[in-house]
Amino acid sequence: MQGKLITVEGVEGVGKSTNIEFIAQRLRAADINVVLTREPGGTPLAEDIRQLLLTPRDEAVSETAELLLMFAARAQHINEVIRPALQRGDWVLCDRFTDATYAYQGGGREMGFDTIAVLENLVQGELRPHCTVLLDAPIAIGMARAKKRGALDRFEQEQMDFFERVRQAYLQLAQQQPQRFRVINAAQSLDLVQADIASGIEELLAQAKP
Ligand code: Z5A
Repeated sequence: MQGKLITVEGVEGVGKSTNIEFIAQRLRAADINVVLTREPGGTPLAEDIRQLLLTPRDEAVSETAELLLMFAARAQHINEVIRPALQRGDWVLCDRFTDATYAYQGGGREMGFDTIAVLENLVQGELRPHCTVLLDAPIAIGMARAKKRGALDRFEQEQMDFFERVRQAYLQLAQQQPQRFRVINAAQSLDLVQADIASGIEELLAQAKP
């Protein structure tokens, strides 16, 4: 049986890394082989592209260059990791995927959704996430949580209005595709967030039963 692609999305600091581990544990407890990965990244070449994308630099980075690098990393990741895993029947759990491109490049950089949709079709063909967990919280909450870490990367140096646009683009996507998205209130305590996520996973597992 073909595996499933599950993605976790949200603005920085909302708890993606924390909760993706929790999701992986729940799926493994149900005897599912899980491949845990992330974007941009997930293969040696794609991780090199991630470094190019995140490193702050004096040179202005063209929005189109940024967009194409995101999809270059994704093409490699799909080819080397995601498709082979799905073909084996594994479930792929990915920390960010193309919804992040719609949200950050489409919303944050104000590039709109149309060009991204063209690249999505080119790079992914029919491949789309089966389910997307969107961790949503007011920007100030995510920023306060993320601030505890060290130096800021190139995206983290953006201003508040950039992240507001990112959040709104995510919510727009979730509204357009309610059957795929599960929106979780990530401003709650971690226990409550994980209780909501757990009930979503139970539904998924019930649907996946032969
Ligand atoms: N990007 C893009 O522009 N276009 C694309 O197509 C893609 C990506 C794929 C790298 O992403 C950047 O790439 C990203 C968008 C861009 N830039 N930004 N911003 P990333 O995923 O590697 O980086 P990130 O978003 O900055 O992730 P993060 O900061 O690591 O956030 P997180 O994983 O969501 O948070 P966390 O590390 O799980 O939690 C942060 C802290 O909060 C931590 O101490 C937790 O213990 C704590 N926490 C978590 N949940 C809670 C709750 N509920 N209560 C209290 N405390 C909590």
